[in-house]
Parts: sequence; structure tokens; C-alpha cells
Amino acid sequence: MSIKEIVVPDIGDFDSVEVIELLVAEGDVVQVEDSLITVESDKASMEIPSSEAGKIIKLKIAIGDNISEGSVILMMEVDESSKASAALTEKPQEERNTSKPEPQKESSHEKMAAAKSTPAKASAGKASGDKPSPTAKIDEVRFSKAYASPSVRRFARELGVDLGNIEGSSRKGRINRDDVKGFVKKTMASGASGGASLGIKPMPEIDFSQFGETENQALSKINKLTGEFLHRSWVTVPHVTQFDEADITEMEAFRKQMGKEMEREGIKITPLAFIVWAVVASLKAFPRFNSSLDASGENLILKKYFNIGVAVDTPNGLVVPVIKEADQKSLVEISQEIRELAIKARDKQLKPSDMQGGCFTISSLGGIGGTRFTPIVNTPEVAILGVSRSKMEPVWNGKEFEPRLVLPLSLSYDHRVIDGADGARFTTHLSKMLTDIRRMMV
Ligand code: CAO
Repeated sequence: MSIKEIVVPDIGDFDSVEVIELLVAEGDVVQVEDSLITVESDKASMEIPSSEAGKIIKLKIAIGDNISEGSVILMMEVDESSKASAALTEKPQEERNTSKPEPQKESSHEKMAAAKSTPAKASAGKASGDKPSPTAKIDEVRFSKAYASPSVRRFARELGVDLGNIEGSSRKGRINRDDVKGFVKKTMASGASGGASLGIKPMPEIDFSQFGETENQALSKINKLTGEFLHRSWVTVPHVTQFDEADITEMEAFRKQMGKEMEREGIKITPLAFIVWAVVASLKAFPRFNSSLDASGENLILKKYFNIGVAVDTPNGLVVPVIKEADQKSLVEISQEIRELAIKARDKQLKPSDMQGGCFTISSLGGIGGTRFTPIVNTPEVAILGVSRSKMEPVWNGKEFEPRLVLPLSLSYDHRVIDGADGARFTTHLSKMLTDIRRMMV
């Protein structure tokens, strides 16, 4: 073993070029010709390959440094013995690729990126099967126009990523390796059929301040997590929303009567507790609504427990704590648990376990207003109930119009698991339970 300095080779007419990318890190093991860094002059960018094989001990340069021929890039631990034995079996040095890098010729970013004349290592990558992934369509024109170094282009091609869809975060908008990784992660998080793989072009960046005063507000962590989650569900689940309504005149009369009696004990029962009960009864009647598709998408996992998620609106965004074993709890217990979970949610005191294990979610906007809405299924659950504000309405009883309190219900479901007829059967059953709460005891 010996420690060697790896220096910048003859880079032609270029003198004092800026390091714009480190392609290796300390501890990495590299082979001869592996790219080490990318440098950029005002004319072109190029990758500097390694003249030796070995383990990188210390990087001697950083992004932003200016280097010329002879500058030390890094210190490398080189195994001379393996080199000697390799030399016996390999072709002589002169017959192999030279380590002298070939710069991309164009001067502007677009031209530079569009250059077909990539360094020796880049073309080697192409020869070794560097084709667009079959899973993603690459627009070659946009790909070639993207501003990225040859190694990042190669990396993107290996992953089947169209650079034309990525905003570069490096200086002057150059796309780096982390931008490509971030794009892949985002696409994966938003479901296998996210926008990019659907061939949807990204939103153009608009400077809204050109139209009037604006203020930038960062999204909260909850906003971002919920956003990713809802986006995945919206894109991957074929949603149908079934609207219905329940006559809750009797239920409300009972609730108000109970409310008065329990007020002294500090207990408050809102319509939501009755709805949780009615949902449990309906899940028992329609077990498919209490299921999840397995990872293969070929089997349904039916759940024999009844954990009901309740969407809670907090200043930091939407969270969904879960009432565990709701089938085992009384109306008072459910009411108190909703209250406690909502307080915990608003005080940011919910633990991950408070939000896990849900079977079905209820999103109630009844305390706020609105007539109907289309909730998004809280995957991997297969259905969600949206509840809007109840309203006194004239209802025909066969002889005359009667004032009745009507509760609007909106059931969104995953159409891969639930057919439209069952969607309507479920809301009809739910409505019956709420209209005559005695049915829930049966
Ligand atoms: N119709 C009419 N009134 C209703 C009602 C309905 N469907 N639901 C609740 N109310 C009334 C309650 O009785 C209460 O009235 P009083 O104060 O006069 O007794 C009032 O509205 C406020 O209720 P609440 O909202 O505090 O309590 P809740 O149990 O109904 O709901 C909670 C609790 C945590 C679910 C709710 O506060 C909340 O955060 N809702 C928002 C959920 C959300 O953002 N969903 C959208 C997600 S996107 O799908």
C-alpha cells in the first residue's frame, strides 16, 4: 500500500477552472478513469477522471476552489501489488483510455448541456447499457437542454429520470446528483404513477410579485406530510364520492336532552360521537369497507377490529388521531376521546401511536359549515366519510312538508375495492342508523 497524490492532469487550454462538483467522498474506492470532480470554466465543464485505483483518504479541494494542471485533488491509498498483478493481465497503458479529460465544447449552459461530445467516461457509461428506463419516457430534447454535468446525466439516465423535469439547485440552476435523488424520492412518495411518470409537465415557476404584493410563507411539517400523503392517494386511488343525507331530527332531540343531563358532569356529546357509532354499525354490516388492499393489490385484508380516525383541524394543519376499538366504547367515552384527541392534536401532543391503526376515517366539517364536499380516502383505508352541517329542511312525509333536521353525508371510496352499488348501500344503512339510533343497539 502507498499513499499517492492524485493531481489535475493536462486539461488543455484551461487554466484555473472552478470546481463545481465533487463526485467522490473520503472513504470511497475508485477505479482508474472513474470521475472524481467536475470543473467549469466560462467556456465549458468537464469531469476529471482518476489516474489511479484505490481508496480516497483525503480530499484536498472543495467546491468553489480554482484549480489548474498539477493541483492536488486528493490523497489516495493505492495497492501497488494488485496494480502489478493487474498489469500482467491487462493491456498495456498506452492501449487503454487516456486519463486526459475531454471538455464539453459549448459556452452557454444550454449548449454545454446539449453537447453530444461528452468526456471519455461518459461515453463508456453509454456503452455499458446507459439507456432510458423503460418505466419513464425521456424527452431527449428537454433532457439535452438541461444544465447538468455528464455524470449527473448518466445517473439520471440510469434511473430513467428526465432531467427536463428537474429544477437545478446548484449555482446558475445546474442540476446536481442530489436534485436527481430528491426528484426520484418525491416521485416515489407521490405514488408510482406520479405526475412526472404520467408525462405531466411540472408547473412553470411564476414570479407573482410582478402582478402585485406577495409574501412567502413556508409550509408547516404537517402541511408537507399531509400534502404528500393526500397527493399519493388522489393520484393512485380511483375515487368515487357517494352523497346522501340522514334525517337526524330524533337523534338531535335525544342528544340535546342527554347534553342537558350531562352538562353538570362537564360532559358534552356532539353529533360526531353518534356518527362514529353509526359508522361502526355500518362497517359491521359491510365488512369490505373495513379493509385494505395488500401490497400486491391482489388481496383484500379484512379487519376484525374497529378503529375510527377523526380528522382534526389544527393551526399547523390536518391530523387524524384514531379512536381505538370504537365498537367497545359508549357514546360518552367516544365524545370524551374525540375531545381529548382534538386538544392533544392542537397542542401538538399526539404520539405516532395515536394516529396509527385506523380502519375508516370521518372528516366532520359540521361545526364549521358547507353543504357537501369530496373527502380524499385516507389510504391504505378504502373509504372515508365527510360530514357537513345539518340543516332544517321541509321534507315530504306523504301528506305534507315537515320540518326535519337533515345531515349531509359524503362517502368517498376506493373503486378498486368498492362498487358503486355497495357505496350507495353503505350510506343508506348509515343514514338509517342515524335516523333511528335505536337500530344501532340491535
Ligand atoms: N351539523 C351541525 N352542527 C354540528 C355538526 C353538524 N354536522 N357537527 C358539529 N356541530 C356543532 C356541535 O354540536 C358544536 O355545537 P355547540 O358548540 O353549539 O354544541 C359545534 O358544531 C362545534 O363542534 P366541534 O367541531 O367543536 O366538535 P365536533 O365533535 O363536531 O368535531 C373535530 C370535533 C375535532 C372533528 C372538529 O373540531 C374538527 O377539527 N373538524 C375539522 C375536520 C377537518 O378539518 N376536516 C377536513 C379534512 S379534509 O377532508
